[in-house]
Amino acid sequence: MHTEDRYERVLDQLDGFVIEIPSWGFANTGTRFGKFLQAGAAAALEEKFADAAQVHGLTGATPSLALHVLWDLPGGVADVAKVTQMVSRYGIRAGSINPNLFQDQEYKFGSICNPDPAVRRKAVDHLLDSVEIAKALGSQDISLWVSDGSNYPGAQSIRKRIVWMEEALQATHEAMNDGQRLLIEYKPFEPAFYFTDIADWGMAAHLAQHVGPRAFVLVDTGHHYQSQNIEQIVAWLLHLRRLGGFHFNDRRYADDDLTIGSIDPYQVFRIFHEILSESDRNVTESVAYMIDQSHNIKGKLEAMVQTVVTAQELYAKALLVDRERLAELQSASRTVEAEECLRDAFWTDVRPLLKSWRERRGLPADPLSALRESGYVEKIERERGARNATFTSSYA
Ligand code: PSV
Ligand code: MN
Repeated sequence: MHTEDRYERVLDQLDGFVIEIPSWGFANTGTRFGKFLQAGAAAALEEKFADAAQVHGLTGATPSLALHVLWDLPGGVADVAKVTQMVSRYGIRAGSINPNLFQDQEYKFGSICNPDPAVRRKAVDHLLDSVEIAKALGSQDISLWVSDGSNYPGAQSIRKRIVWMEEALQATHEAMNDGQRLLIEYKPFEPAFYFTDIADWGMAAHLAQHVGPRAFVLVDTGHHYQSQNIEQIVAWLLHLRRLGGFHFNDRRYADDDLTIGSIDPYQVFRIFHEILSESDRNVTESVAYMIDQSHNIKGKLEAMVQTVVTAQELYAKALLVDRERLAELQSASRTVEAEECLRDAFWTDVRPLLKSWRERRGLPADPLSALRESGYVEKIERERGARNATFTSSYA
């Protein structure tokens, strides 16, 4: 295919790449050692929707906002009407619904894996409420991270907790309707440091297969040990038809929540390439691309726009891979040429391509400069500054 034709095809394919941003990405957050407050941080639900609309207006790629139940709908199902109002006011859809099983004092020894049946019941009720919230908002995905685990050998029964986990997820799956999906997120450690009840993709994939067809695995790129091959995990999940989506961020050491591609852009590119190598469109189109980053140092709006632009760049590079040629080279085991085929795409400067994509769609060619020129950040800093001088957060 001619380079021109390939570029045209990439321009069309970029339309299909949408990214969900998290409501908690706009709130004041920080490390457990300290929080650097930002004058413009969002606290109220409306502020989060307003900020999300700003990012979507500049990038044209973020039509939905992930919601965390306890932080955004503390009243549960009763708060759905407030969200619906924001959806119509700001033109941003309610995205994945994230249950919160990690903040309550009762969850010290676990939530759905707690040895106390009353605590497990409470946690399952929260999951069922989350399903109802998602139904009422027309949100497809319940995006579940379970923080359960234990800090010391012998302190908890790993085996009993597997069964309690299966039971809780089964009950959640049964309450969902056909259009809904349960995305099961894994994480090897933190907050628990001896074991986490869903520590890796294998455990998450088992749980998804165990509970039924509406359950999938969510890959948070920060939730792996150093040097783990994430694209291989992605390839396996695609093969198993259980890849639900991503929480994107980058990491240098652990779950660092750094900007996507800031440390290892080649890895994100390789993940996208693996997905784009899947020929079944039903599988690839159902993958949910979500961001899970809350910035403590970077300006929140700036960081979010930079994130979306970076994700688009890396996706466009992966779209450029000549996969037919790559397949031929792989079949002939022409190692260096195959590797170079991948690298050619990675090293292509796609920024002019993305500029045309934006111009054709009436978007600012450079969303980051457009944000700076818009004065939006200064405006919210003026409006929210006094309130934000003391810590008000909807984040742990
Ligand atoms: C846990 O580290 C996690 O990745 C989960 O997705 C939570 O919902 C999110 O972070 C909170 O920031
Ligand atoms: Mn996550």
